[in-house]
Formats: sequence, structure tokens, C-alpha cells
Amino acid sequence: MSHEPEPYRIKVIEPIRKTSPEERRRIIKEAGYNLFAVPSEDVFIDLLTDSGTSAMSDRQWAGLMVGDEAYAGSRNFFNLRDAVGRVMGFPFVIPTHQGRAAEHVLFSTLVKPGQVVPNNMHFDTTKAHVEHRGARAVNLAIDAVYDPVSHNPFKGDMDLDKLEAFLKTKVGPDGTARAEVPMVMVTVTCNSGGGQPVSLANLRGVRQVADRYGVPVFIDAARFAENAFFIKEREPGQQGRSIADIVKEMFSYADGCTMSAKKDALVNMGGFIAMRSEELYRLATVWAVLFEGFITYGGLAGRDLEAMARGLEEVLSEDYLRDRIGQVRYLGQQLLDAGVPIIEPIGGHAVYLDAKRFLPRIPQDRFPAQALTVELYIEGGVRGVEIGTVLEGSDPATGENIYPTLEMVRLAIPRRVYTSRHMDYVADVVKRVHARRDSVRGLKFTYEPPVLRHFTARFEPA
Ligand code: PLI
Repeated sequence: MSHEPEPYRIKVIEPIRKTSPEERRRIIKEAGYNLFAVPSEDVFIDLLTDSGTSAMSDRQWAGLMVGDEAYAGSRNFFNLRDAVGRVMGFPFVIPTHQGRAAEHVLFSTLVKPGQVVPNNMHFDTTKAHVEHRGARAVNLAIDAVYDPVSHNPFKGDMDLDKLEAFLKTKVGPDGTARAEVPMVMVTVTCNSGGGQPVSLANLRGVRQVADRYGVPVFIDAARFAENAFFIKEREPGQQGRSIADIVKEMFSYADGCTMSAKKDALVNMGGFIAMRSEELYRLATVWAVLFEGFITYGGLAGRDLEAMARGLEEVLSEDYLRDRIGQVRYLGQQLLDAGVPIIEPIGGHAVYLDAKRFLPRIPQDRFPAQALTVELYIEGGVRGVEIGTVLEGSDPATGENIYPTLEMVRLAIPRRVYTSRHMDYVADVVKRVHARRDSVRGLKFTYEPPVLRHFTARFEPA
């Protein structure tokens, strides 16, 4: 597969250190076979997340020097507000320290106990914040997203029939579903479903269905530019448009968005809520002050706001996006060519290994995806993340594991950080583990925390 050179020069480097397999066996044992407990200095290629791990550009770094660290109304806040307006078309912006803080503020404003929030697929913090408000989170993505080899080009789409059927049951005396459903959310791209895109046609459809039931639409915008690149590439009639134009149309179907700027705004920390309604903005500012600091800084310094404002426009570059998504594909294709089972089509920010097919002899109650993260680390110091039974958690009533349909290891690629030679190395490591897959053993808990267990759980070989 051809892979164009990276459209940037590297001006600053961070040395990384490769450990020996013996060291790694000791380190992972001490970490309780949980990669979250491994210090990053003991990781050679860190693919734990693409969140907050981007390399900023010279323009963004220069922006740090024009940070105006005023408590109220810094120039950088206005630059951010204007950038959000130009890119997304929303006039009102509240900065927050990261994406889940945006969820916290928005849901505190709109979501009440007993309500239900539909999403194509909630990210885990989004689900947790819906539940924190005493509401329920439901996933209504199309069925194809649960099939690891379905080649639907927009596997992240919301199932519009499921959405309509769902909203129909929630209509109240006022003729809308608003009392029970405070908003419909769409996550672009669909991270929990393999980094799969949502089409413009689907976003338009969500808007139409939501309008019929009087419910507002919000986009979880973490990877909005990557989503737009897929639309340009795959959706009929979109090839001649600029990414900026497609992005504008995507957001035109929404009343607002939550944003983790740690992804597609190319910064190490930051987020925001943006919206069309001044009334909603006023209501949300109350919570923003309580949780995040003043409404023009949201837990961030002026310099962070400036880097975010600049990243938000930089990410629209088609050269950048072609390289970015091309690099993810470059890794994924090498694995496919070697017969390694991955989620197809290859997503926008990560390659997802299909642990059920990779390690078919390990039953789900022995955590095959977790075991695979451990083997990748031992084999080559590569850190991925389990998105499977450990992450899914257990039923609070019975304590029994909840078994998800997809049992995956996500290899998330930080933006502009690694070269294709790093990707060649990662592919080799995965292939070597695949070649010796029959020797891989499952894991069992030695410590299982009651909530969000994946972060701090400890294991031993079963
Ligand atoms: O990590 P935050 O709080 O800035 O953002 C939360 C968040 C919201 N939505 C989506 C789609 C996410 O992917 C997301 C965070 N994702 C992480 C940390 C990840 O590793 O994918």
C-alpha cells in the first residue's frame, strides 16, 4: 500500500527507550497485568490513546506565547469563540478542561433523573455522566457496527428506525418526547464502535426524526474532522467539497456539541461546549462557573485556549487528514495482509484487533482482549487498550460480568507523533504475537474495583 510522506517536518523529539522482554515481564507482573499501571517511560510505542497525545504545530506553540492569562475575557477566549463560530457555526462557546467536563456541564443543565439519552454509541465517560444525572444511556447505532467484518462505509450511523421507534414510545401530553428525552446525541466518529464514521445523510436524518419529536440534537464532536474526511472520501456527491464545508454542514444539523479538544483540536488538554441557543448558554454558564471556573476560561489557561483555537482550524487541512487516516490504514492493512483479525473497515484514529477471533480459545470470562494487551507489551513494549469485558464492567446487582459483542484491543495512533517505521514495528509485534497465539493464556482478577474497574483492576494468569 502506498503511503505518502508525512506533510510536516519534526522539530522537537522525545527519546524513547526500549526495554528487554525480561524487564517487561517483570514490569507487567508488578502492574498486575494492567497496562494502565505501567509507567509511560517503560512503554516503547504508546498506543493507549489518541487523546491529549498529539504533537502540536509550530503555530500552536507560538500561540502559547500570546496567551493572555486574564481571569475574565482573555483575548484567547475570543479567538476560540470566533474559531468555533467559523468552523462549526455555533455562536456560543463555554470552554471546559476536557471533554467529560463539557458533558458534566451540559448534562447538569439539560438531563434530569429518570430521563433517557439515545446516542449512536456512548463513549464510556458520556454514559457515566448521563447515569450520574440519574438518567439512562441507550445506544442505537446500526447493527452493522457490531459485525467486525461488515464493510458498511458508515458503520457509525444511528439506526433511524430504532431512533424513531424509541422516540415514539416517549411522546408526552405536549406531543413531544422532550420531557423524557432531553437530547439525542451522535458521536462522530463512533469511537466505541471502531472509530467508524457517520454520514451526512444520517446526521440529516437524525435531525429530521428528532424534529418530529421536538428533541434537540447534540454532537459528541471529539473526532469531527476525521469524520468529515470519511464523508468526503465515501459519501456520494461529497468528493468536490472542502473539509471545512463538510464540517459546517455536519454541525448545521445540531443544536450544539460537546468537544474533547484533546482529539481533533490537536491539543494536550481542553474541551468546550458550543451551542446555538442563547438561553441554553445562559443556563449552562451557571454550572460552568460551579464546576470549571469562570465562563471564559473553563479550567484552562489563556495559552491553552489559544492552542485549541489554532488546532481547530489546522485540523481541517486535507493534507493533514489524508496523512493521519492514511497512517492508521497503513498499520491496519499490514495486519490484514498477514491474516490478523481486525475490525473492518479500518477506522479513523485506531486499529482495533478483534480478540475473539485472535484468541478464540480464551473464553470471555478469561478476558482475551486484556490478555492480548499484555502479550503486545511483553513482545515489543507496545501499549494498547482493552475495549472488551473488563471495560464493560459487571452487573451491580449480581456482580456477574457483562459480555459485550465486540472484544477488542484498540491501538490508538497519536496525531503527528509516530512515523511509518514505528507503524512497521508495531505491525511486526502484533504479527509475532499472532504467530504464537496458541500459547497465550487468559487472566483472572486478583482485585476488582467496584466502578470503572478497567483503570485500577489487577490480574494474574489464569
Ligand atoms: O477524555 P475527555 O474527557 O477529554 O473526553 C471524553 C470523550 C468524549 N467523547 C468521546 C467520543 C471520547 O472518545 C472521549 C474520550 N476518549 C478517550 C480518552 C479515548 O481514549 O478514546
